[in-house]
Amino acid sequence: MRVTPTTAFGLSCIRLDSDGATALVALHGGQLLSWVPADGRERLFLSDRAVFDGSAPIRGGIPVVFPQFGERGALRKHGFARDRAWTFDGQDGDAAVFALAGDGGDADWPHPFQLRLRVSLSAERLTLSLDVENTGAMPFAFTAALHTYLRVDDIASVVIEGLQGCDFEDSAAGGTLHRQYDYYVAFEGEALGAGIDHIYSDVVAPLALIDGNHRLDIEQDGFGDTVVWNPGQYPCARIGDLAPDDWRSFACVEAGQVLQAAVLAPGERWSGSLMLG
Ligand code: TA6
Repeated sequence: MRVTPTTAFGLSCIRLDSDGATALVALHGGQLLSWVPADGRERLFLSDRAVFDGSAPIRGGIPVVFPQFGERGALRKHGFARDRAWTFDGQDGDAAVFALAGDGGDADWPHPFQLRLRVSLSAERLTLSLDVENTGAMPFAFTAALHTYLRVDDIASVVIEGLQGCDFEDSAAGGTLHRQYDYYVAFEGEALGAGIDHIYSDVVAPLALIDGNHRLDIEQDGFGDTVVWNPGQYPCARIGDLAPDDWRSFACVEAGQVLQAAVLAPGERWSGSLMLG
């Protein structure tokens, strides 16, 4: 894999090239902004209205959510990792390694930690692995996710397979609990207007996003949950960094550790990975 420092959207980025595939990672947030496999088709959604000046999280790509998913705690929504300046730590085997460290100096989250995001690329596959290490002297708990915005041709013809039998919390309906009985999670009917925001627990089967004739396989390991989010037409119109019709063009399928926080004793590590391809 070739690794090249570059600038995109006014941000310092690392471009990855391997077997005809490319990916772009911004040091701001350690955030994937683009992934184009060897067939030349962009797989990640990045909003044309995304803000790159640091005043708001970047809408699209793969934001790293840490140490708090959503509003499940006292921190700002989805935590601080996506707003911080990460470093590029070079290559380790076939992975480019991005890092973010905290020294415990945050008043609202006073825990020393080390995050590492390993990104590897081949012709058809993108693999991300998020490692969290407790570098302090006290235990801490965290939730996390790789908040993957997958580009789709038309959300109305997208289905996700692999979640049948899983229980989920419906975040848009006050966290009510349900079970996924249908084989596919489909974006249809009411979901097209009001959106879908489900947190599936105990996800073990491989998933796939089927978008018309295209299929993307999704596998996660270490992460216990999968979040499926699309804002739908009406909520999308109220999101300033999305165009009114953007809800048609992406589905978030996020590998997450959300419903049960992970707890790390001093010196302990946690790791979760996501493979797309
Ligand atoms: O992961 C789904 C979610 O938590 C949704 O509830 C939705 O709000 C989305 O994340 C986007 O959050 P953001 O803070 O990036 O606008």
